[in-house]
Amino acid sequence: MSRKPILAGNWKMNLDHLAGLSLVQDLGAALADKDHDPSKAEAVVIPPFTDIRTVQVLVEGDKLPIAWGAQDISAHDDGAYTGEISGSMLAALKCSYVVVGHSERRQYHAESDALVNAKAKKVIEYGMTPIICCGEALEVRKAGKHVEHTVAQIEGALAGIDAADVAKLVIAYEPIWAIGTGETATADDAQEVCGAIRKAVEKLYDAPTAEAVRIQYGGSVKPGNVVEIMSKPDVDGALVGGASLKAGDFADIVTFYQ
Ligand code: G2H
Repeated sequence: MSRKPILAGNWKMNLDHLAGLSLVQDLGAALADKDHDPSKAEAVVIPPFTDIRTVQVLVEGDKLPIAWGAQDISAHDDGAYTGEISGSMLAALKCSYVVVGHSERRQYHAESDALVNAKAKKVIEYGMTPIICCGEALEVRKAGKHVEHTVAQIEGALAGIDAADVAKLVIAYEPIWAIGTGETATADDAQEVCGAIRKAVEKLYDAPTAEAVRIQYGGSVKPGNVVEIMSKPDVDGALVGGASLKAGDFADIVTFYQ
């Protein structure tokens, strides 16, 4: 398998630009201490919009082995959309990745699969890589419908995106009941759904596309559980919330391969 693991820290609505600066400085030092080899795993930080420029300047200036991205994007290009941030603005800040469809956006901002699809297309249009989130609520899992629910979200999110772009993007499976709760899905739970997502991509496109797409697990990932989660064949990385706010913990997660 040639997929490079991607460990992305989603800071959510935490840390102003000064706190973000310290965290990235500390993360750079922690990765250096641990002799992180960027050819073995990709480290990404996903700060609030207001920290992105700070992160960019620091990472570029110090040549840190860290990519950066954004937590959301507007589905519009520009104009009278107060409070929105466009793809061209994020591309100008050299964001590599943009998260779309995080369950917190779906839940608190009523984002539909159609909007997630429109946003994913915008990310691609502006030359960045979407991290498309999906995952089920507890009731759906209890009803045994977690695979079909998650696969349907992905089918909706990928509508009209061609195979060459799908092969390059990232999907993050995040069961909602495991987000920020301390509850982690077992590595087998993660594999079950990540494997089903890959099969769905194969059915929608073809085997090479399914083999190329990277699928992360997210939900209370920490240094203590990342190795087991990453041991599963269809799990290619992690989208990390709480544990990405501590430089040492996130450096341990990024260097899970050691
Ligand atoms: C899931 C995850 C990061 P946490 O939302 O996207 O957060 O690791 O805090 O569960």
